[in-house]
Amino acid sequence: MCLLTAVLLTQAFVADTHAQSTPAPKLNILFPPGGKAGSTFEVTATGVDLGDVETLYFSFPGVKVELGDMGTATIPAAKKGATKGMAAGAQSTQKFTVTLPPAAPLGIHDVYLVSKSGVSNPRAFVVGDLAETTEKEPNDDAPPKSQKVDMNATVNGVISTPTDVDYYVFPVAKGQRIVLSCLTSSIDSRLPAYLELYANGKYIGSNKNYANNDALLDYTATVDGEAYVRVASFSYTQGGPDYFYRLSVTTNPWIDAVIPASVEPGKDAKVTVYGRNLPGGAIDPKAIIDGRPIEKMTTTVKAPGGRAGNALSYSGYRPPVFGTTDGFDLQLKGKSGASNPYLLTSALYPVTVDTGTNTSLEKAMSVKTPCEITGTIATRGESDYYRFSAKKGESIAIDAFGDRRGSDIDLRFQILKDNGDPVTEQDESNEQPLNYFYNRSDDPPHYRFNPTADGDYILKVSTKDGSINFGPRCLYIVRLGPDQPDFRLVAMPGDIQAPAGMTTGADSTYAYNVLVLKTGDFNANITVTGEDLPKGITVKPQIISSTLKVSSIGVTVEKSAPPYVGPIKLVGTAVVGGQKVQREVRAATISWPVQQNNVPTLTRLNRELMLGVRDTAAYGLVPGAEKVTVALGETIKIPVKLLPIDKSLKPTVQVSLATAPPGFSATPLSLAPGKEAGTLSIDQKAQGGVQPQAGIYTVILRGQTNPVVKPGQKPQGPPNITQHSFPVTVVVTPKGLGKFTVGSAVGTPAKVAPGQTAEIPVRVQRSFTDDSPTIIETTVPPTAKGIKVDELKLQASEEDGKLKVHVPAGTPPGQHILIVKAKAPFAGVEVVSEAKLTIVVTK
Ligand SMILES: [Ca+2]
Ligand SMILES: [Ca+2]
Ligand SMILES: [Ca+2]
Ligand SMILES: [Ca+2]
Repeated sequence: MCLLTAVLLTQAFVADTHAQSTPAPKLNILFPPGGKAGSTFEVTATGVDLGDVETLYFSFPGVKVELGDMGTATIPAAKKGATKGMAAGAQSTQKFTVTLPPAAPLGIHDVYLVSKSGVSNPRAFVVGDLAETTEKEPNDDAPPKSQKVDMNATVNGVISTPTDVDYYVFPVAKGQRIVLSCLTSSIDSRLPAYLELYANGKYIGSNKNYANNDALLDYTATVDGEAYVRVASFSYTQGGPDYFYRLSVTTNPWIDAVIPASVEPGKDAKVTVYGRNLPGGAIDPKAIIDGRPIEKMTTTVKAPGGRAGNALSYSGYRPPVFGTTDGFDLQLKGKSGASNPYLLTSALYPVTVDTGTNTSLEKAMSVKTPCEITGTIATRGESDYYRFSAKKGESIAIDAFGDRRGSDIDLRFQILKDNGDPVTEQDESNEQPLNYFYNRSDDPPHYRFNPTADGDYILKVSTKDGSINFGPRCLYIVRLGPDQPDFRLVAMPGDIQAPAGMTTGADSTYAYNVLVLKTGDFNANITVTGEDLPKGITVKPQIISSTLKVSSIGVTVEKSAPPYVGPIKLVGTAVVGGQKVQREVRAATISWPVQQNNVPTLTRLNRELMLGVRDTAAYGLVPGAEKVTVALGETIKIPVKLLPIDKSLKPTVQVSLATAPPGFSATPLSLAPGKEAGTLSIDQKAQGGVQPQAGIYTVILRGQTNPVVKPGQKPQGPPNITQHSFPVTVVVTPKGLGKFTVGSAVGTPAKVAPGQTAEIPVRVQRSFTDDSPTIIETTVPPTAKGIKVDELKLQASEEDGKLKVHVPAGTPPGQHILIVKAKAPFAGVEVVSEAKLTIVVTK
């Protein structure tokens, strides 16, 4: 049963007269999905539960928002076979008049709908520097039936049915290089954009999937006149109100690639930029994209240092594969305006750049570890060779980044001996990602190279799709160096099926799902704390066990807390190699649900971790303990009380766990007025081959209201009001220390002559990490009178020691069994392993 170290709490909840029981809004579409800095325009939000809307929250300051009219929109049924973003039927609309400050930062931001009930999921919103316009149907044919737009303008449009096509005609001047950028994935749209460009009545080219579903084309006008572009949904099978786009027709710069692709934090670096309309750029005939040479220029960038060097401050699209990516924007200013934001990443080691001529074993480029190679698969089927020295016994961690830094390549690498004999090939990771944060990558897994002899070795970098995918944008980064175990944390809403906001009432706890993304051979507990929190919001330090990939983390809102909508800061701290490592918790939300099981949702990283505080919780769940300690395999029992804060509600509440650590299986508990107290029982047993493990876990109880159904009566009571308890620490202690052996061989007695001291080897291999030493104590039986054994202390880093057994002169011959106990604390609880030692006193 429970070794209960329960801290019983005084009841903190007092009944209130009103309560938070109406759902927070859900934002499906924000249109237009962007605007020009310094301008005023109308925006329409479409979604559900839009009652009592108050404002829009932008993830940058200085925006003026005025509330406009409400209305309704009808979402048509999706075509058979097409994936659905939204259920068909009526949704609400809410108009706003938005004024962006002139200094609004260019790039992609997050916008949230705020109502009296809380804050919605985010939608992407682009701040641009071009004139903005909105699509006007009909525009389904070539000029003169096309919609006219100006040069250097952005048009916001929708592919409203699968077969909708939108044509735009624009003026061009001889010599102008015109970039057509169509953003879709970048702005939470589901449109697979397909662009076709025509000039002087002739077809010029087409593009799709420039980056994810975004499309990009460029064209240099040979005469003054007109050109037109046709926007469609690739394959014409998908369309609807969620298939919106932002098409920019511009002479602004466009950045395609930057070499080196990473910069050491806090340092300046000279970089070569590849792209179009680059300020001071010149055509590089060798840099070809879509059959056309692009330009090149050099510039100096400064990488942020300190904690910002371990953050992702990139204002472009941030898919889940960027979860462990640290980086920042490069944006260039041209005559007509600014370029796209381009991601530069933080380097861990000194950066070395692919020479371009290292395309065979003989021409391998020499590099010195530790280093961070940034290279390009520049030509069809290219392989890049790097030579490095390594010593026997040295362990070199190799991490290769392609799509985890925004490069659309299927990267792989090989290690060869100097003579070309293969040592290993690494291509894909076997790790199974979560469906709601699908960060599967084509990059090779983290690899530890342990050379068996001193010598030179070859790193060969190539791509599986190099026959079709090559050129300046096919960048990669390979790190060679000592292993640097590290982690990033990503907080998501509790709902893992559909877009959701993060709202709770005063006098309650909000439970985030916090994902642990490990890099290198990271294996440590992480403590999550809050920083600079708003008034009335507290975060009790909470531990995420080293064995977990996901944990609940609770943010508690005091009864006195004022309403709030905005960011909060959570920080994860771990000790790695004796050093304290701190990482700010990132945020992500689902953009679109997927109806079928086992299909990943569309999810992306957000700019801020949001929290909404609205009204008072409808009811409370109060655990009877802040900390529960049990041994591995035992049932965990958490007493819990239901507090009906809103007396008008008569909730029947199903109590379970917000997230269950592997091997934890809770028996659902039902609480209701009249049966307010109960105990949640959590069994520890293997599930799907996953064994429960010792550790320190943070568990949060989750309550959900169910209507009461009685035969012959209407269901009573409110459904689906979710509340969480404050976090409870569950310490699961191991059954023993791990491996503990006494004596050179088990069962072999140690022979000692009277008057001698024997040194018996002892080995302790602990199955857990703790900084405290292991104490080894020996109990001598009364029959072995006079024999003394010294207490032995092994430091946390030591496995081996010698137990000194003193046999005084005159001890009669005989055999004695001594009990040896190794003791060490686990999370403050003493854990003991026992072994027997047989001593034979000789004549
Ligand atoms: Ca249209
Ligand atoms: Ca159209
Ligand atoms: Ca190369
Ligand atoms: Ca691969």
